[in-house]
Amino acid sequence: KRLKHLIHTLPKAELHLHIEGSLEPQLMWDLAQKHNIALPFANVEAIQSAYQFENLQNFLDLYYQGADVLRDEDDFFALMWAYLCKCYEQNIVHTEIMFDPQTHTQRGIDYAVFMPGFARAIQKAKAEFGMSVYLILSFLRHLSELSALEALADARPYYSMITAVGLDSSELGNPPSKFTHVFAQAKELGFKLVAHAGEEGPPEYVWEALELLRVDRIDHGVRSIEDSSLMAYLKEQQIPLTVCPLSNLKLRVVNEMSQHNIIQLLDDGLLVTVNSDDPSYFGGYLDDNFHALAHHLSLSEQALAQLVCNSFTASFLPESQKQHWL
Ligand code: ES4
Ligand code: ZN
Repeated sequence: KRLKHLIHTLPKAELHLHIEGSLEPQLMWDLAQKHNIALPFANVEAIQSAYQFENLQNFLDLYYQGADVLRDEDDFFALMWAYLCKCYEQNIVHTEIMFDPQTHTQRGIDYAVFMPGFARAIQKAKAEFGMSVYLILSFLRHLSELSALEALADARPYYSMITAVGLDSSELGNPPSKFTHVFAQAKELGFKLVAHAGEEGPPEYVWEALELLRVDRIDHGVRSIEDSSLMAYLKEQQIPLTVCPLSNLKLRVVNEMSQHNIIQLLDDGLLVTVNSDDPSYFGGYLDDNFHALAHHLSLSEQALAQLVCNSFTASFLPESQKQHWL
């Protein structure tokens, strides 16, 4: 009870959230109606019940299909605004949001459509909620590096809105080494760097993200535990891991929440944070992820406080702003 109250009231940061993964079935349904798009579902409940996955690819297929209902600037505004309202309800005071430009440009929806929609929602949340919001441009790793280079070049008019670049989508068979040039270019441009690694992929992919891409944070990284020298490095360097418990359960990275290694990683001295990843698809927002840990992993008040502090420490906020929340 007291833990649940703390989870809700503590000011928190969220660092691993795909905006396309926050598309709720109801909004998907409404946008399909608006644009006369035929969905392969009979109703909103049928969309919800389709969200049962065997692995990452299985989820991604549905996630990219779902994103197809996002067509005009208002749609992207509605998507972003809905998530920022969820943040406000959960006392998330700072969020760093990933978006997948290639998911949209590949189907003929330009940066000039989605970026102004995002910008409008972010301005409104800043004004009404006093929240800080950063954007992370994430490359789809199942596509070529050339495509990622194009995505980075096409974002040029919007660089001032973007804090970092990231790497997501199908991990196995698409190692970080495939993207060394585009990450070097992004670093040169002054962006912070993150990459999904060690979700389904092996610890070697985490090493590649660190050594070849020079990332500031690892998204997921839970498979790092299989490599003791990697664990020592992550601890010594205090490289943040943005862990997503409900995501790992839904995508069968772990079989049971009680077997999740997040508390072990924390106790080993790693800078781990809790995040929701794709809340609409994985059964819950940030609060729900903390509740799952409290319920299945005997989360102590001290561990909770550490995880929440870590969310600010691991953020890209300037040092002065971090101190304000710590
Ligand atoms: C993702 Cl959970 C996850 N892993 C990799 N790529 C993604 N894109 C959206 N969610
Ligand atoms: Zn993710």
